[in-house]
Formats: sequence, structure tokens, C-alpha cells
Amino acid sequence: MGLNIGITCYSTYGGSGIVGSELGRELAKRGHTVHFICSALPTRLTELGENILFHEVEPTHYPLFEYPPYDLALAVKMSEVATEVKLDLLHVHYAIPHSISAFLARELNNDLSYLPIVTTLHGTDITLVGADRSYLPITRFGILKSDGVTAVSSYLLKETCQVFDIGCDKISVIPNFIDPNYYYRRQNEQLRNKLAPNGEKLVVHVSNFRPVKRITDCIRIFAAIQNKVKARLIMVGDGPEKAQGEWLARQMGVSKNICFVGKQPGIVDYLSVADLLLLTSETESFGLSALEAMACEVPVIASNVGGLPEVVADGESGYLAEVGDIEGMAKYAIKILSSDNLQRKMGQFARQIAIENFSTEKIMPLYLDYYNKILEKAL
Ligand code: GMT
Repeated sequence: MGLNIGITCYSTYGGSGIVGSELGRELAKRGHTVHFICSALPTRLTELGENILFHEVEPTHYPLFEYPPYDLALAVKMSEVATEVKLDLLHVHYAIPHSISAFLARELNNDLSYLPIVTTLHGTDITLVGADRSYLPITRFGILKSDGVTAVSSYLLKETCQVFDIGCDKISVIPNFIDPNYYYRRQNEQLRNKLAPNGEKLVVHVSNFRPVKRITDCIRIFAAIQNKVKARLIMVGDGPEKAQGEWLARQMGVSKNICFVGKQPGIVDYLSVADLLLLTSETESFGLSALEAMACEVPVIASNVGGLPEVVADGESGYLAEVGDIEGMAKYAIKILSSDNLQRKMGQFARQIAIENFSTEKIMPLYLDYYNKILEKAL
């Protein structure tokens, strides 16, 4: 019988919201009913239906509240939805504040049947925000009060156990996934000609342009690439570091070959015309954009950090270099972009890894088995 699952994730542009949305869609395809409980329709969730429903969390604004209490409004909404539709399980993405709101929701409903909570840890909820002393105790509490906790990489599992002094047996690794029938390379001559009107190679970066992504490294690497290969850099996304990136591009005299295209709903279109993806992050628990690119046969050059070595096979689906190693990353980029053969071989291998290790077919059963295990334990 299909389960009734509540999913909470951030609706903003970010990997955890994408994973939450795509997980919901995949669950619905498999006959389960999914209730998204979020402040807005999550990114990439374009269609609702009979078994994908959306419950909006609306924190009340009142002059006394400098910051409207989203976490409390969320807890109330979670508890209402759980009662109304008899949720079997609540799956929250990103520990802060979602796991704590879920715990409060369960306490609010304590006269009703027990509501199991699964928390998926994504990255900065642990490595940055969670490890901040002011948030550490409450994040730890949220993790310990969850009935099940998953992490998107082995790196993140180890990091969580260490930072929060929690036994590693409390957490299971379930990696992020892609649907290979949606993420594949498509011909798009029109977009290719628009972005590379003179047949240039296309280097792409996709992110939310936060400091952790080090987008200025992309600009510097691109400046070095340009000395050797005719190329253009396409910066997909938006965020606080955009202005800094644009400024640096002008300073380095490369701005005419860099295109900031903003947030894009059709990410596959951009990946389909890309020759290379750059992911220069300071830290990255998984690197979903690397996986999406790999599925579209795009070789990836990424920082050798966090969970990225679990996704990008160094020397086979791209290359890894130390964080901030502009020269090394540029050297690898020039190597790939100068050889159509190497680019194609790496791209094909990248897709093979994406399918073998991270396809929906492989990962969805892991989530469903995990849910069943939690539900059995909660009985
Ligand atoms: O932690 C963040 O930076 C936010 C989060 C998000 O919502 O985008 O990103 C993390 O989760 C993604 C999905 O699991 C991972 O692919 C990203 O690697 C991870 N970001 C970092 O670790 C910086």
C-alpha cells in the first residue's frame, strides 16, 4: 500500500530543495502520496497532482517580530497536516530548523499516533551552520530526536559524527540521485549558437553564488583557459557573490566572454551544450551540480574536498584539484578542452558512473527500504 509522506525542504535555489522535490516526484511516481510542507513551492517542483500536494507555511509578520518565526509556523503546519491526512512519516531535508520543527510537531500531536521523523543532512547544515557554537546543541538535538538520519555522502556522515559526537550507526548514507531519462545530453543547436556564436568551447558553472562556491576562482581559471583555447564561460545561478564575480571579470578583461545567465529552470538545456563544468567550492558535501553535469556527459573539474571525490572519478570523469589551485584546474581544463576525444571519453564515462551509482533506479529503493525500517521500528 502507498505511504503518506510529508516532505519539508527549503524552497530556495539550492541542492537540498532540489533533492527534496525530486524525491517527492519519484515517490509519487511509485504510488505514494507526498505532502510538501514548505514556505513556497520548492524549486523544480512544477507540477502538483492527485498524489503530490503542497501545504504552504506562512509565518505571520508582526511589527514586534524582527524575524517572523518560520520554524514555529512550520511546526504548527506539520502537525496540522500530519493530523488531517494521517501522515505515515515526515521526511525533512536540511537539519536546521526542519528537524527541530518536526520534533515540535510530533510533541504537539502527542495524543495521536506516533509520527516518525527522517532527517536528511545535506551539507552546510552540518559543516557550517550546525558547527557554529550557537546552533550546535539544537542541531545535535534535532538529529538525536529523529527516528532516522541519512547523509548524502560518506564524508558528511563522518563529519557529522565527529562534529556532534554522535555514534555513526545513527546515520545511513543515501547518496543524491538523478533520473537518467531526464538528465541526458540533448541536441540544442539554437542555444549552443547563441552562447558560442563563433564555435567557442563552453565552460559552465552552476550554483547559488554563495562565498562557499568561490565563483571568483571560476573567473580566474577561465582567464587562464582563454589564453590557450577559444572559450566562453556561462555562469548559471544567482547569489551574493555575483557582483564580485562580474567585477573581477571586468578587472581581468575577460567579461566579454563571460555570460551571467541568472537562475535557469531548464538546467539540462545548459548542461547539454556544455563542454566542461567547473565546481570550485571551498567545501561540498556532495556536489549535485557535478552529478547533473556528469549525467549530461559533461566532464567535471572540481575541488578535491568533502564528498566530491565520491562523485567525480579523478582522471576518468574529470579531474580533482586542491581548493584554490587555479593553475592546476586551468591546466586540466585546457587539457580536456583541447582534445575532443578526451572530452568525449570523459563525458561518456561520467554518464556511466552517474547511471551506475546514482540513478533513481539504484537510489529510490534505498529510501523506500529505509522508510520501511523506520516504520517497523516505530510500531
Ligand atoms: O549546504 C548547503 O550549502 C546548502 C545545500 C543546498 O540546499 O543547496 O547544499 C548541500 O546539499 C546539496 C544537496 O544534497 C549538495 O549537493 C551540496 O554539496 C551541499 N552543499 C555544500 O556542502 C556546500
